[in-house]
Amino acid sequence: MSGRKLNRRQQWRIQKVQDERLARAKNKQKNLSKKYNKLDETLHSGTIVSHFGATLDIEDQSSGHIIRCALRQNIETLVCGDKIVWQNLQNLPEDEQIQGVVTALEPRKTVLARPDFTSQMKPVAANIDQLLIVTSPIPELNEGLIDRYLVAAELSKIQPILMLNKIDTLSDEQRDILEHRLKVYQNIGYPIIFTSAKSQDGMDDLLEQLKRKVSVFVGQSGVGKSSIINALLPEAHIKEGEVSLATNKGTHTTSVSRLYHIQNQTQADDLHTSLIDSPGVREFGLWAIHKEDVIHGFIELQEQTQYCHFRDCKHLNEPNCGLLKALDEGKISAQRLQSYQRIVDSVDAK
Ligand SMILES: Nc1nc2c(ncn2[C@@H]2O[C@H](COP(=O)(O)OP(=O)(O)OP(=O)(O)O)[C@@H](O)[C@H]2O)c(=O)[nH]1
Ligand SMILES: [Mg+2]
Ligand SMILES: [Zn+2]
Repeated sequence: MSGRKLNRRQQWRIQKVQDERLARAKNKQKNLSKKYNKLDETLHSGTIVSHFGATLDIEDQSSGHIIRCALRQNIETLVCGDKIVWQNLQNLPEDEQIQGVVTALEPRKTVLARPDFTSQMKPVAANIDQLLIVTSPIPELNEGLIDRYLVAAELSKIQPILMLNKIDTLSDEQRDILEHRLKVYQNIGYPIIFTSAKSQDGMDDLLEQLKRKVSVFVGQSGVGKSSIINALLPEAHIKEGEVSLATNKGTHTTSVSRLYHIQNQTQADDLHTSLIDSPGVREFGLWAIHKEDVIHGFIELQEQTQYCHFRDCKHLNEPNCGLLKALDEGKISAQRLQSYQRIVDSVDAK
């Protein structure tokens, strides 16, 4: 992977900009609490639907209404899917958009995290059950990126599911080639769903997989994450962007993650299906994880390590290596083993 590391000076500079930004946001909060000075004492439960700048959109649990909130100081970064406590602001002027303040964060069941520019782990979404890794013919699917998402999902104990979208654009021959490439993942046991947001093909399979779960859609820009959610939820009206003809890459249309609901046909409130749209990525860095943990992200390789003679086997050229033996016997894929080695090489020695 192109695990671009920043030098100290660059890191320091980025940190400085982030610190300044945080200080500005905190200042704004202070002014806000001065302005209204009083919070209503009633505590409400809610879910973070979106977080942009210092502002949050939350969904109130009892009414289902979306309420714009500010964040109380000293709460760590909140992300889509977070369960929170919020309170109303009193004596608001009519034109004020911010109606409440998020005052507490409930413990997270799961959290998907990735390193930021300074190699600090930063949460991306919380309390999610499934990671939908969306791929497409154009932009072309990238196994290295899929593998890094799989590592993140496995280490965060989130169920990964692969998707190939835009199947309406494929000839039979092209589809065979892509299916063959994805077979590697099917053989390991990961579910794969074939969809077209355009023709709606495969949408029933997808819906079945999403039911009653919280799922986050991830992948490169332009693969169709927002289009898929629009196909399932036309009333969401999410902006979609063209794929550049010159580069075959997306144009980074979605800039902030957002959570959407599909109401199930049953009455029970807790049977909600939630979907999180996320901004497309260029790469998904993993360099903040420990070298020894990478193997847990390659479940079929991990299984074979029990046959390695040496406990600290690096699976490169050691005698009696379980992985090299499994490779010879065709039990594991050479591409996945290489991908594993590449990630191990790229993460920090700790
Ligand atoms: N033919 C075809 N085009 C699709 C399909 N899904 C999405 N597209 C097109 O692909 C382009 C990118 O779609 P988006 O939904 O914006 O992609 P995204 O993954 O949300 O991209 P970012 O928000 O930039 O991360 C748009 O021009 C869509 O119309 C599909 O199933 N078939
Ligand atoms: Mg999008
Ligand atoms: Zn080995």
